[in-house]
Amino acid sequence: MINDLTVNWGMKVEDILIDCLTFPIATGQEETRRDGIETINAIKALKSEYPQVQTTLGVSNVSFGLNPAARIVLNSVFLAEAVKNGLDSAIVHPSKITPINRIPSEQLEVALDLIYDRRKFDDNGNVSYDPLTKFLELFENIKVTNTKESRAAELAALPLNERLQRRIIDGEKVGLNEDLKSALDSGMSALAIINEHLLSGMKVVGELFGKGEMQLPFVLQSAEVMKSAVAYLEPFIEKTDDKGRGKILLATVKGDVHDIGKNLVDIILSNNGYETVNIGIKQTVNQIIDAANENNVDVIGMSGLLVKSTVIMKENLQELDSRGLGKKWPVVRSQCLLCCCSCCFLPLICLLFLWLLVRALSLYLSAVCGCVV
Ligand code: B12
Repeated sequence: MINDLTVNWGMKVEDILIDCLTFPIATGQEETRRDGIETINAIKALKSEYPQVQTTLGVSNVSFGLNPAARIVLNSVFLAEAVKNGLDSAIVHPSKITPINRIPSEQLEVALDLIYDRRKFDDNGNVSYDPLTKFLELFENIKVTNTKESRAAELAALPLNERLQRRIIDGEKVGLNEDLKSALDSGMSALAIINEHLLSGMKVVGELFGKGEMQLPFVLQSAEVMKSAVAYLEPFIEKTDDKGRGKILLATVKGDVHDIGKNLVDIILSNNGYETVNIGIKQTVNQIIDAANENNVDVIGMSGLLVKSTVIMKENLQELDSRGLGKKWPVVRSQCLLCCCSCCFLPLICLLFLWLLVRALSLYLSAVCGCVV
């Protein structure tokens, strides 16, 4: 690209500004662990090949998902590392960074461990030191006063139904199977446990995350507890003896990793006489069509929870139509949570925008021409 811009378009190399991109490294997901290293390596490689090229970075994305105090430290340490490796400019809010020498040494060390993914593993390959967990712990006390012990005691004192919900919210797996067994023993059906208690916990998790009151790694923990609970309950989920009701392909669409709901739909359909072909997450339309053809399915089921996934689903449907496959497979899909909200609020947002425009115009006219609109 740099050669193209300089050779074919006559740009000077020093006029080119490249953003090497920053991604959140504190999500707890395996694939994001090395994103900080990759960004730093990209800056280093770019500057070594084209020393005159300019680089920039929107820094704060690196710490997305953490609490505000932790973000300041991680933003600052990451910025310092990027600068050391050749970063020329950065997009940062001055109140969201702090000089390195004001950061306590333990926080600084763990932040560096997190950036450079210096996890430690024991002989069995289990994580013995996770800088992300340590980093979260270091900042936990800044906001959360409850100790872990008192939280466990609080949990144990709750009635069973509430405890199940709380386990999802807190991402607390220890003792989960015992609680699920007690719920089953008390006569509750497996699906009732999922629908009435576990999903209500997931709903709270989503609300807390949406309000910025729960960080991403905790959402991931809740998701893990939810998955374990569903796995435990799966053999107890009501089954019919019906067979051959049809074959359905299930896929989470491109760019979306949410699959708990899809996998639940898989279990419920399989238990009710349908054959399912579950091809996983982040599936492109080509992968979906290929799998539908290979497996000769009757229906395609698309899943996705992100607002942008509805756009992908629409594009997928258009692609199916354009290939003349629209009538071959009926398509069922999951409902995106926020789409309903955005549809309701869209007219309101347009009105607000119009009002702001009129207001700005009237202020401008009164300032420039002295007339009042
Ligand atoms: C758990 C979770 C995660 C987990 C997912 C783990 C996993 N393996 O699935 C993790 C932590 C990885 C995650 C990541 C992210 N998440 Co998230 N996540 C959630 C959360 C809290 C719960 C989702 C869930 O599992 N619900 C329980 C299941 C059982 O319900 P369900 O999925 O809706 O499924 C039901 C129906 O939809 C339906 N269904 C599902 N699939 C299908 C398929 C067919 C064919 C049919 C018929 C029906 C059907 O049946 C199911 C059973 O009732 C939601 C909030 C929420 N309340 O939904 C946010 C939420 C979806 N996430 C959100 C966001 C923003 C993200 C991230 C972008 C965050 C980030 N900055 O990185 C990333 C996305 C990464 C990506 N590329 O996809 C936003 C989405 C908002 C938006 N604007 O799009 C939400 C709404 C949170 C919020 N309030 O802001 N997330």
